[in-house]
Amino acid sequence: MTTLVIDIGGTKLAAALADSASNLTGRREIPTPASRTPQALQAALATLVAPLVSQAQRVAVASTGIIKQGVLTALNPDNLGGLSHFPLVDVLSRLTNLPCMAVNDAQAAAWAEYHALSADTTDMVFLTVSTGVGGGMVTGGKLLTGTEGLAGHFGHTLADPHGPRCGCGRTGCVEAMASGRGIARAANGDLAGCTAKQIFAHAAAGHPQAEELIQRSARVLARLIADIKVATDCQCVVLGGSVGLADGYLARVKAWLEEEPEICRVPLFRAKHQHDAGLLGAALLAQNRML
Ligand code: ADP
Ligand code: BMX
Ligand code: ZN
Repeated sequence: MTTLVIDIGGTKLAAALADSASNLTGRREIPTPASRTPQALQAALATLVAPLVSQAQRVAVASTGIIKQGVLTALNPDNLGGLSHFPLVDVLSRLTNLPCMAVNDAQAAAWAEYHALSADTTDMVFLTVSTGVGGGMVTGGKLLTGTEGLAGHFGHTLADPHGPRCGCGRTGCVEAMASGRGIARAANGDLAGCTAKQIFAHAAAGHPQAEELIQRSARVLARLIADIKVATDCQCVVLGGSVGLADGYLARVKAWLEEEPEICRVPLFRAKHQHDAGLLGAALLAQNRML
């Protein structure tokens, strides 16, 4: 059985074919459409899957946003505006003529990274620092999705009551400060208008403001991880997403975590599947749920 796996993020869309052993082939990526309308997303998905669909027997999607009964709703519309109640599973079933399932991107990635850990790990949390900050939680060997699909949305917990307003409607969310978007939004002077990727390049070249912006993100993330440890008593936290995987980011987060009391610290790992964690998680969940 070959699964067409798709990862929908706030910056990029990825797709690949997964065989029954979850090996990925034919991986391709296109930017998330700038207009972020349902029509634009549907057209982009059609372009993305066109070269792969004839080889697949089913479709599994990992997508940013809250996924409930196959429908995508943006928790932070700034990341994927105009997409309240986008019928993701219906749209893809019609596009491909194949059975389809969908899950939140970070929840899917958590499931893939959980399977990459040693067999004695039963409780872990995955965090993606990307366009937003997403999360997924495995407790007692089970992936938590919650009653409304909201479980693990740690990016919308409080980092600073005096912090910036978040697109979700709260003030001072972790996501508003630590995400790729949050890093870019806080830049000023000669860094105004830079993407997070460009800010990382400036920091590597010794730019003090760029370094400060990344440290601010890493510090917020470390505090979130300490909160997660006290709330869940997980055995480890795994970090992914393009910011989370960027050179030197994990080391900075680890250094800030050392500032927390020992009871709040937890082993922190880089995502083993790197940028493929969402795709692989979708493939694994399809095997579990659609057999
Ligand atoms: P998505 O959110 O669509 O899953 P990514 O995980 O690639 O996509 O996250 C996008 C964010 O990561 C953007 O803010 C982008 O500027 C930033 N980014 C992309 N590549 C890098 C990199 N090499 N180093 C640091 N930041 C990066
Ligand atoms: C946001 C939220 C989460 C998602 C996370 C990471 C939306 C559209 N998304 O907190 O559901 O898991 O971003 O998403 O509200 P990414 O686009 O950065 O991968
Ligand atoms: Zn928020």
